[in-house]
Amino acid sequence: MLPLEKVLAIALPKKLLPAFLSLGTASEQSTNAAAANDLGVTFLNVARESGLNTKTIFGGEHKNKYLLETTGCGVAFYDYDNDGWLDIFLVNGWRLEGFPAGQEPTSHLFKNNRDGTFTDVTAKAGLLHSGWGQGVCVGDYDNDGFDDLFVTYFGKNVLYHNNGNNTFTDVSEKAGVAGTGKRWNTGCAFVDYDRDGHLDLFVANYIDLDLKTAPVPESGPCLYKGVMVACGPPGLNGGKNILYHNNGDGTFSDVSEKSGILKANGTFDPEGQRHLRPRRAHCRSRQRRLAGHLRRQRFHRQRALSK
Ligand SMILES: [Ca+2]
Ligand SMILES: [Ca+2]
Ligand SMILES: [Ca+2]
Repeated sequence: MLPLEKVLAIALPKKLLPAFLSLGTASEQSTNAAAANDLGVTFLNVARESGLNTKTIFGGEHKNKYLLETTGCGVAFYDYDNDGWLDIFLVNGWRLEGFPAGQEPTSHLFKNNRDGTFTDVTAKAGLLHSGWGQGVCVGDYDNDGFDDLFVTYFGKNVLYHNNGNNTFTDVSEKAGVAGTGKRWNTGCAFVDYDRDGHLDLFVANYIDLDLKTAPVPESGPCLYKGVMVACGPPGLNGGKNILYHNNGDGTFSDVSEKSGILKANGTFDPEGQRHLRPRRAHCRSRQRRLAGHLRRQRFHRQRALSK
């Protein structure tokens, strides 16, 4: 493991970063980067040396047909085995064309070995699961002292109960939080909104997406600065968030409607235009301030040069 001062000593100007990234091992990078250090702080990529060497998949590598291929995947640093050392859970995604049997990507749990390295314990922990993974959140929903894990998907979500013996059990259906499997669930948070001592669960949804009917880049055509890109989110209907109340017995109830959270306008809901306008106005006002600032900078620079 690198000593903290060595990591913190690695500070590179942005322009030197590409050259830095093409360098060799972490220790070589450390030496070279420290020599080139002239400002601030830069992070050193020690993923390979640490054993965090799995591939994160989310959609096509070279072309994205749908917006779904542009989001994901989340990560949680959390101490699943309560040994005082942060472990890492990496969410993994999927590809439109699928994968041959036995080669499906899964999310990964890495146990912290306390020496700067990690061990992949996914299978042993019972966490092998494939799909369009998106986000992850951690919370002890049953107050047994072990943090549990909730993973969101474009599809059905998964709640894992931490058994306290380095294994997990998928309790999504039993707990009532798997969802319909037709939503694009993205972020999530455990929060005790009613302060009854039981963590409730909020699940953010992005847009309503059905791959059978979703527009493709050519159909728009959907362009960004002249380049054909995946369509959306403008023009697509916003998804509806979900709030689950923790019943305190290992199950949850969907209180999205009752709690009033569905009344909040989504950014891309047509009724949300009222909210979009002020944001755009705010952007324009920031742009004007920035343009003014740049004009003044140019003026002072030219004046300095002419002296
Ligand atoms: Ca740990
Ligand atoms: Ca627990
Ligand atoms: Ca609660």
